[in-house]
Amino acid sequence: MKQRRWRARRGVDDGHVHLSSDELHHHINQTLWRLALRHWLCFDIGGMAKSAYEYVKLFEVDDRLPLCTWTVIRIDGHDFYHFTRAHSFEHPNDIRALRLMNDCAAAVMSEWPDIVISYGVSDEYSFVLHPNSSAYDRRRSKLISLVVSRFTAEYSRRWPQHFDNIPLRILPTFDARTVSYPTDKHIKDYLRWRQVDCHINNLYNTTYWALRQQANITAEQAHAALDKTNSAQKNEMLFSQFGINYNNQPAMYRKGSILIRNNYLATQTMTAEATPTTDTAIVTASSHSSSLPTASPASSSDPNSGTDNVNGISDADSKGARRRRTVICIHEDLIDDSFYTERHVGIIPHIEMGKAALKATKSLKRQQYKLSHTSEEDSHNPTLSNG
Ligand SMILES: Nc1nc2c(ncn2[C@@H]2O[C@H](COP(=O)(O)OP(=O)(O)OP(=O)(O)O)[C@@H](O)[C@H]2O)c(=O)[nH]1
Ligand SMILES: [Mg+2]
Repeated sequence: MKQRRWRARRGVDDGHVHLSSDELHHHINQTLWRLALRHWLCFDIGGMAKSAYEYVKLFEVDDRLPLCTWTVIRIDGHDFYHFTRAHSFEHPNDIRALRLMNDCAAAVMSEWPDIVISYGVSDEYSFVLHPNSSAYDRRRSKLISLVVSRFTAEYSRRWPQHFDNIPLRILPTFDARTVSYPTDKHIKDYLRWRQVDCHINNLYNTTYWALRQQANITAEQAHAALDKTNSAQKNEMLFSQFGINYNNQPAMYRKGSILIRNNYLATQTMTAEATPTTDTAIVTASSHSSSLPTASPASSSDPNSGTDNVNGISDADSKGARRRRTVICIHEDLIDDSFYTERHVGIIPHIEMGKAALKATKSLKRQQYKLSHTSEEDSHNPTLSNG
């Protein structure tokens, strides 16, 4: 119908379309506009169409982590004061919550082999990335967002395994940051700092909640009783008033949780008893991001079991893959240097420009060169400047 009207208006004679001069003018104008627009919006380099808007990429900031530095990615529960109360967490430590945090961290670690050690306490976890890591070109925003989103997703997914009858009333969210440290000493001191913090907070909270729950006093009175007390006085208070020997408290509460790969575990600690009453537990996690846990984690069900196998790594897996994926949770003192020099030798090695580091640096340099070369080419490209 449309076709007929068109023909009727313009008239077709011997297969030729006759246009009036106005129509011809209009048609030429339209075609020119179309061509101009196409030229303005798109250009073609080596067969690859590029949008003229692509220049906005130049505003992106290069946020790569400094080379050859230890990098900590620390995540922290957002407003967990309210989250924990909304879900009636036990005071001062809720074992279910700590195990859930450990499981999530193990899942993160098994996904990223470049994370050599992780440390968790309360609602926070620190993931330590090896200085030679070239994961995601060391792009900070990429690493930070992937780790925190994976951890958060795991937290919701694994929640029912640890809190059977308690529905998630508030969605858990975590913030994240990175800090890079240039030397082995810095990264050890970072871990020591977190463990000292764990000790200070846990001793305070244990005494505070003993006063609240066993001496039946108000929050204000408990805070007042603890005001200006040192560690020895809190220990004494716990022992004399409540018969609690702080050193007999579960190591997980006193020392936090350390996740390492089993190849760094000294053989004698492999046979030690499990979390939370003693210093060592074993947690393994599936490395596959989309696979749902098949069984409830043994680490959560039996505090006295020596070996916990959350998702069971298949025997059919290759040795390397199995090692990469097996993550172990221990609760030890990492303040004393013996943690690094005797018990877990090689976990924080001296940074040497060994083969792996050189390879990573070269590959980064190559990528950097490629990137700068491409943007230079773009800015000198006549098609682009015309566009
Ligand atoms: N009852 C209970 N509370 C816990 C436990 N672990 C963490 N929390 C709570 O989580 C809070 C964690 O402290 P912060 O991270 O400093 O505070 P936050 O409320 O999460 O606030 P932001 O991190 O600044 O968003 C603690 O103050 C506790 O209230 C636990 O095992 N039991
Ligand atoms: Mg928090």
